[in-house]
Amino acid sequence: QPISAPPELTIFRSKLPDIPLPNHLPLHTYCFEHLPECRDLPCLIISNSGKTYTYAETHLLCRKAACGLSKLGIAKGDRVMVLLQNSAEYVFAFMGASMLGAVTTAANPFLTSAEILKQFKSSGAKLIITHAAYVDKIRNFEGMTAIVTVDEPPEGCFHFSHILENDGKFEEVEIDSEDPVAMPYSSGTTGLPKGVVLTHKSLVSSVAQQVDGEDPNLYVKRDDVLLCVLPLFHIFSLNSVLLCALRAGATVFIMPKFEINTMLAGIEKHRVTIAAVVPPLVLAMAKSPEVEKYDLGSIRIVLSGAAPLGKELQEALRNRLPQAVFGQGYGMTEAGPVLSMCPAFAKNPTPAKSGSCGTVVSNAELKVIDPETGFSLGRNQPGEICIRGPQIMKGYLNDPEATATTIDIEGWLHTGDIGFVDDDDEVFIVDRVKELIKFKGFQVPPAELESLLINHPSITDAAVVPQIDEAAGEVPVAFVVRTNDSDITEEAIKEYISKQVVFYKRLHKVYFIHAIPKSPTGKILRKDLRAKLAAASAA
Ligand code: 4UU
Repeated sequence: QPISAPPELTIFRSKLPDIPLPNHLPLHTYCFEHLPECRDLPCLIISNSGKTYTYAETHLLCRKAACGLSKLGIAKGDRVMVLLQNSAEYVFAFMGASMLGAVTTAANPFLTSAEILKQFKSSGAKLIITHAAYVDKIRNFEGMTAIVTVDEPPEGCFHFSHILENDGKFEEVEIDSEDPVAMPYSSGTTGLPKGVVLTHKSLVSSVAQQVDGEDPNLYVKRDDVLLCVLPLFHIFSLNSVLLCALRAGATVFIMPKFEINTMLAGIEKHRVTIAAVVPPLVLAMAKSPEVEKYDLGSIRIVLSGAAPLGKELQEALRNRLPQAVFGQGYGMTEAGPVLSMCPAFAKNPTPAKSGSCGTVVSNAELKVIDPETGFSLGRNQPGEICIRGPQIMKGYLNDPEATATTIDIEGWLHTGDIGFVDDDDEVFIVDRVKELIKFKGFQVPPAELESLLINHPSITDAAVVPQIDEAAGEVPVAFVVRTNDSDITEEAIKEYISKQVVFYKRLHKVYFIHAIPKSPTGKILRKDLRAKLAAASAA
């Protein structure tokens, strides 16, 4: 039989025209480009204190943070680790570091000491900015030059206000658009968390693809107020909330943590217009009786992302917020992060179907490939989603191998997500082929839990896979092979893991099994295990 030629390459593009991307600018310059017109507009509103910072104040405090960080020895190329809840200091630290040409590597402050240490070491950070309550977890890290706390500093630490005590003058550095500015950690399609190198160019491009141009895909106006309750250490909130709002001259309403009443009261009081959410938050808002007590009529856009949003759930909340436009963004840390965005959020909106993740962003190309052959697929055919454009990461830090398996030589970033593009150019995600588990949108890398499990003397082999869960979307569960003489219990294994990991990585179930199914090359057959789970829950 003759070998057939590969099918034609189908590339999907935005319906919106390409726009000029000012991605030669450093991120902070780009975000504050309209400062002269926005000086007196509110930039940040802090939920717990009620304090408001204008654009002029915010910009000055970012410069002061830059100056203070440089006095603590931070210079171009250095990594600053930020372990903070959402706060004004987060913004000052991130932007201040950017101004110095330094790189912020942020993480969830709830991580265990061992988890933080891994990222601290891998990223080569030397200074950590955090809350006093977490200092005990990081105090003894080797190579630490300073710890800064945003509240009363424990002995030997600096107060954040101390680093702001200066005139905001520092030696300007030359920043190349290819220089890194943010380094979030992600496990990508396989393995352990890795440093995702996002350059000034990546982030400027990604923000511009959302809010710039004649007809921005995510139309943010100066009088908009964006809800910033999703953690800024995750790329969704950092990019699509904070950076987009700054660029647009809008106001960011910063909440340190999610608590339904405080959030609803804040939305009412500060007239929030754009709410960035994740599906579990949609669930909370759709179900909570509290919602009836507040006037949420100011909300005009609800942007959900980071995990699949069910149609029923979307409809349930839509009934409560009839004036708002609902839609999703689809992102991946490595992709800069936004691949597609709901076209109903545009200045000249076009409708989007319930369940769709919107259309591919401008100035980028998206294709869907057959995961087996790598050949491009046409419309309505599910396959692996790939994206190409100036917004994607430069690569993984110090890991050329992982970079090469994620970004191919033609520049396509392989997402590990299975989806299709329909007749109206809308992207639908239907499955995930990568290992990643998402608990409420938080990444749970199976490889991390598997290596902990295998380290246990009573365990010979283990595999961790997602189990569907109504509240969290997915929860991690383990298949474990015990050593011959061991009768270790499910409870003991769960406890062994909980002690070592942040809450969302805890195992919800342990199944004992005789052998982990593996391919001839030794790869865990996760699909088989997921099928086993599905069969068990159907029975
Ligand atoms: C189904 O989750 C993110 C980023 C999300 C984001 C960012 C900016 C959403 C909207 C936005 O404006 O990044 P990670 O790296 O934590 O997780 C990436 C993975 C994806 O590969 C996919 O599997 O999270 C899943 N995911 C989604 N799945 C992200 N968004 C969606 C979605 N529907 N809308």
